[in-house]
Amino acid sequence: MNIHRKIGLNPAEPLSRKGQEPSLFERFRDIRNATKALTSALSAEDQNLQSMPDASPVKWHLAHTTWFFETFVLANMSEYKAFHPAYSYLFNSYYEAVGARHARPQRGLLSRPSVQEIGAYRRHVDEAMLDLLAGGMDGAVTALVELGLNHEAQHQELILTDLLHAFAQNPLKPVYCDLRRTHIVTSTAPCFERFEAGLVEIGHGGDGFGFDNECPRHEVLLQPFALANHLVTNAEWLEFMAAGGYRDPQHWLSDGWQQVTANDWTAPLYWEERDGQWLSMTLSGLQHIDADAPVAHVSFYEADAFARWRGKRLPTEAEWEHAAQSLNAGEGNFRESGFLRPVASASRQLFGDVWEWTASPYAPYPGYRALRGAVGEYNGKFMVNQMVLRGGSCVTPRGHVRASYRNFFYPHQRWQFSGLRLAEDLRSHARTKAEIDEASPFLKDVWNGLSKPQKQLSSKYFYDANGAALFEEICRLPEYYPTRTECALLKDLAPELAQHLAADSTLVEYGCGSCLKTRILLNHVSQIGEYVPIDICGDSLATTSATLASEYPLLRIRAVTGDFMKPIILPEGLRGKPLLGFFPGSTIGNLTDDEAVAFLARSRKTLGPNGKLLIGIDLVKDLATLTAAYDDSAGVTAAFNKNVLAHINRELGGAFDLDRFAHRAIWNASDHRIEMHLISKVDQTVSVASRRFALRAGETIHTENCHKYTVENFSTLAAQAGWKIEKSWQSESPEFAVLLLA
Ligand code: AVI
Repeated sequence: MNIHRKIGLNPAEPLSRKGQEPSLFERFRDIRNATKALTSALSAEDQNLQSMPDASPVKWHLAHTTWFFETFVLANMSEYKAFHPAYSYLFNSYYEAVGARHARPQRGLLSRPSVQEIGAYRRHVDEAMLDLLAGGMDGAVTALVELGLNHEAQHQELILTDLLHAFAQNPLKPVYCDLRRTHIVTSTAPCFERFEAGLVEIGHGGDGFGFDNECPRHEVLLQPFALANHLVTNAEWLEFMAAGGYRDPQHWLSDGWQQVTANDWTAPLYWEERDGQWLSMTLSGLQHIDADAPVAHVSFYEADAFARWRGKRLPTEAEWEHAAQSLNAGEGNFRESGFLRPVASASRQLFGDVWEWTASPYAPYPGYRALRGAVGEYNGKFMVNQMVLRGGSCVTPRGHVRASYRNFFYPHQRWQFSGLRLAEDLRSHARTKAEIDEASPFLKDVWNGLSKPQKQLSSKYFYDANGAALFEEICRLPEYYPTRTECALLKDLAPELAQHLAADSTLVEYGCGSCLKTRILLNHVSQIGEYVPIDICGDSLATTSATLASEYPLLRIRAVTGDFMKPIILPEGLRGKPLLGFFPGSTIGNLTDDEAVAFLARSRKTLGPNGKLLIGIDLVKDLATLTAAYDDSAGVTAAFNKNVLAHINRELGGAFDLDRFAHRAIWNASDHRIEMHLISKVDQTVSVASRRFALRAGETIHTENCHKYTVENFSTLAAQAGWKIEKSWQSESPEFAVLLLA
């Protein structure tokens, strides 16, 4: 059983068969039920509210989404009988080709038909649709049903955004659903991720549904840019307000400034100050502003002004999509997460939380063609005067958005869950001399290492984004036995480990990577109630924390960005609590013995006198197994080794030609370690920033040590740091050990 995975608040748990791709019939049923479920706790009075012309009553959304299927799918079927002759007029939104319609701002005046009558309308159309879906349909009808389902998903979001606006007008500040609290604490240093110039592809091109406005997929030339790894938070917005952001026209576009003055904007929509505290209306009623959560309900004009004030800009939609393409669009704070408001997170939050305003006007892509027929009015006719937003929000149904998804609103509109992330222009491919900080520790280390008689570079510089991905690939190689062996060992030992742990233990992991092994412990050791991953790379820490948070909603996660080679300060409140340190993968083998003892001593201090440390160590074994693991036939380890040079080229303006180096893995028998080296194939001189280094043909740069231990000699190292082996588990060949130190 998976102890930590319990179902979070989910307004519409699908009925489809678990583990199988649902059929169109099942998806229709699930999506229609989900819409209904969203409204089940609302009174008839709630459902009739229209608080402004842009928003519609809940009841109208229920009827309009039904009208969509009736008009575009069922009306073409000879045997279908329309539910009511007036409904086409009442519930047509904007389709000129379908005919005249009731005025949008007057939708709230439709006290009739009643909620019950609209319920009957939905059932009538659902029955006819399910009959149709149970039989066969041609491709054109299937495409219209698919469009109708995506249309309904959009209205599910609008039901919640429009309802929030209506409830916000009520001095009683009604609650739609109870507040769900989050445990994720952001400790990731905000930074900008760099993207090089180049021709990239954006737009929908692949499998699955895409709206016409996402097509066709096409090439776009990007200039070098950087994108913030976090959304702008409420704390940052408060700074903007305190700095007079809403009072100084110099930050604002002319149209934006007109809005500020005409509407008296002084804060995001729904914010109000009470007794010196800022509160905001949410679907859980009026709540205190969470400083670390992303700001929401700001217009494009406000987002743009904030960016100018910060000396940055909004990203274009092409930049945003390029950055988002490699991510999983299903991960993030969506409606099913149950928060129904943006929440603080250590992740990048490209998907979910808030729709992100971009600097791009909503315009057709080159070669765009609207759909044929009346549904051609769905998107195309709005392609003027609006701005594109990307990424989905905390009230978007999970699975509805994708990297190419284009939402659009007028620049003054604020009632959507709309926020922003900053971007900036960069200059050239590699860092220019002026951009390189000669005092940077990375540059100092590289200069020092290349000045030694045996040139060396620290293996920690393998791990930029590419290096981390290459290491993941290494872990899957047939020759690289440590990962597989340790995972199998952890699965076997978990029940016994559980007996050594106190209830509600905190797992403190040193360097979390992809959390493959963490999951094994979380799935099998019920004593773990909290997880504290420590990693030097804020970005990957953020991503993995967010992924784990969605997989294990009951687990408290507090990520710490830090270098475990230095003292670590754990989050507050852990003193005296049972702590289990976790340092798998034989990563300790990449340290010198002195460094290993120092690490063990620091972890002893951090984890406290009652703390334990679960550590994986690779053991000495036959030469063939060892060397194959570090010089694989696919050349992945070679690419990983050379990546340190690519990293230096990019970050420090280095001029290494990677083809002039070869990878070597050598067993050093006296020091019990595999050594990784880069051998210069030729005599060469290489510059790094302002300094030059000569290498002779055959000369090596020593890049990594991978120590192999015996349990006995490791216990001597551990003893020097005050640890004793409480329990040890060892695999058969290839030999690997997991030790519980206390
Ligand atoms: C991260 N570390 C434990 C790996 C190891 O096996 O020492 C790094 C590695 N280097 C080459 N292959 C894998």
